[in-house]
Parts: sequence; structure tokens; C-alpha cells
Amino acid sequence: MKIGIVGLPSSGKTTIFNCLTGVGAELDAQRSHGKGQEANLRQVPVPDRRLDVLTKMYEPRKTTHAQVQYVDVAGELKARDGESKGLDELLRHLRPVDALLHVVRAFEWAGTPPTPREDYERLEEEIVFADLMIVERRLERMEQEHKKGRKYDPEEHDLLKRAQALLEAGRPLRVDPELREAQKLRGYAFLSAKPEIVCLNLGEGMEEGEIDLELEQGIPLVGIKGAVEQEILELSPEEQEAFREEMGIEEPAMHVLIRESYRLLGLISFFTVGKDEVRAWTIKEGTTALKAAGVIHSDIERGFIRAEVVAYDDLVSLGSYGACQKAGKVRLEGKDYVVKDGDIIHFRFNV
Ligand SMILES: Nc1nc2c(ncn2[C@@H]2O[C@H](COP(=O)(O)OP(=O)(O)OP(=O)(O)O)[C@@H](O)[C@H]2O)c(=O)[nH]1
Ligand SMILES: [Mg+2]
Repeated sequence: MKIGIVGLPSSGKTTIFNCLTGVGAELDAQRSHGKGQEANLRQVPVPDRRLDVLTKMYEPRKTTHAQVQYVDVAGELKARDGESKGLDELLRHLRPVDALLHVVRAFEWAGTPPTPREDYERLEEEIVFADLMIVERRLERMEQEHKKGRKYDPEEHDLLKRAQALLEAGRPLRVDPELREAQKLRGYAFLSAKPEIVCLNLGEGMEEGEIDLELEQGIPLVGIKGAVEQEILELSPEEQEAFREEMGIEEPAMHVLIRESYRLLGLISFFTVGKDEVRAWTIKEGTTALKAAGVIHSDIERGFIRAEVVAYDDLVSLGSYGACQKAGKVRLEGKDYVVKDGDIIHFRFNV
């Protein structure tokens, strides 16, 4: 699962990327001008308190978190400026991502007060325009083919026409569930069809509630003090802890952001536990036990017999696997069982 960071220049994309990944990256639009575009790409463990609890319970040799990838690309998304240098490169990095993390400046920069609403809308317009360009190019080609008497897919043509009308009205494709999910449009990897999360990059004295920004329903908003968070990350782990305690910060803001992105992608975790490893595995909501087995290994999917399932809450409240067995909380589920977030699963299989 991959999340692409987008935002206007100097909105703090790289700063947020660094906070998310906890390591310093140096990449800015200026430095990479004319040098071709590079991208920062990093795996980030998804914070999950349940894993900490399971680790205490099982004392495994190894604990493995679920992972999400973040991509930070230098370069400006200026689709309307046809000549925009590096636009194709930028899009090449952004097309394959599963979701967008839109960073909006909410700090004063070089004496300029923040204008989050305008900034947000400006970039959204570029995203819509980048998709519209593709739709128009494709429609043109289809219509040429049609004139020459060649075949084209009328259903795809119809979907593209609808997409065009929506985009021309300045609306992102994600607001139309049918277009957003249309199998026939998959290959275009439209940016405005991707789920989005907005990160307000707040200045030191600012709070999320003071910021003037309205979002479409269903788009989560997370406020982060990017510069402050980055400073905290430069401290030692002990100092970080002490600092957070002092400031009354229960959990690093980044954890909230990472978890929100996971949720936004419709992802959940199930766990496997044992003395060797306690591990979180990522699946889409609605995945069956059989497919979940395949995430671990194709052999387990192929030789699937049963899934032995305990809910996380039951395991924690009863205190041990044995107690769950006694209390009848260990269920044997078949291959069509829909796995729930937090299920602890032992797969029975033979190969
Ligand atoms: N005061 C303040 N400054 C910030 C914050 N976040 C980033 N900055 C500063 O804003 C400038 C731009 O930050 P970057 O993280 O490089 O922004 P970017 O979006 O990656 O920029 P480009 O890749 O060049 O488009 C840097 O000088 C940062 O130090 C913040 O939360 N508060
Ligand atoms: Mg940058």
C-alpha cells in the first residue's frame, strides 16, 4: 500500500514525510530542477497498541508491524501550465499510489500568512485538471478510431464522457462512487479518484480548529505541527518521551496520521502470535479467511483447512489463549469467514 504526498511548493511535504518516516530526507523542488525528478520512498510501520500488548503476552523473538509506504516527490503539480517541467515525471510517481496525502500550509512562511482554503482548492484544481487532460486525450483518440471505422468500447467511452462532465465542473472523480470504482477506468489511475487525507501543517502557535478549511464529506483531516514534530524527532527517544509528557501529548501526531491513512485505505489488521513472532498482517476490509491465509503464504491458502480465531478483546480480557479455549472463545471458521480487525488467527492447513 502506497500513499503519495502532494501539496503546493513549500507546504511542508518533505517535512511531513520526514516526520512520518522518522529519518531525514532532502528533497525539494529547487534542488531537483533540471535534474529529473527523484522520489523519496519509505516503508513506515503502522503504530498499533494491540501489538505491544500481544508482545508483552507472548514475549516473542520478533514483533512485526503492518507497513504503509509513503512517497514524497519533488516538483510542482501544474497541469494547467502545459509546459510545466517535469509534470509527466511527477505523475509517473503519483499514478501508482493507492491514496493521496494532501499537505496544506497552515504556518506563516517568509512573512506570508497561511491561506489554507485557497491553497487546498488550488491544488485540487490541478489534480482535477491533470485527470481532465487524460480523459480528453483518450476521448479524442477514441473518436478518431470511430471515424476510421475501428472498434472501441462504447461502455468505456460512456464512462469517460461522464468523467469529463464531472471534471469539467471542477469536481474530483472520487465523489462519484461508480466512476471511482469503474473497472474499465482502473488503468487510467486517475488522481482525483483516489481516496484523500488532508494534513494541515500547522505553525507553532496554531490549532486545527482556528483554520479556515472545509472538506468534502469523507475526507479525514489531521493537524500536524510539522516543524515542531521534526524538532522532537531530533531528540533521543528518552528526551522525546519526556517532552511529550511535559506537553501533555499522549501519542505522536504522526501515529494518528499513519493510522488514519491505513483506515482511509480500508485496511485492517489480523494477528498471528507465537514464541517466534507476533505479527500484524494487512488485509482489505471484507477479506475472507482463505484470502487472508494467502497473505501469509500461498501454501497456507492452498492447503487451507480451518481458521482458529480469537477476538483480540477476548484474548486480552481473559488473559490467555488457554482461558479463551476454556471459555469457548476460540472459534473454528471456514474459508468464507470474513476476517475482522484484531482477529488472532491460527491457520490449520496441510500441504
Ligand atoms: N514555521 C514552519 N515552517 C515549516 C513547517 N513545515 C515546513 N516548514 C518550512 O517550510 C519550508 C518548506 O518545507 P518543505 O518540507 O521543504 O516543503 P516542501 O513542500 O517539501 O517543498 P518543495 O518540495 O520544495 O515543494 C522549509 O523551509 C521548512 O523548514 C512548519 O510546520 N512550520
Ligand atoms: Mg519537498
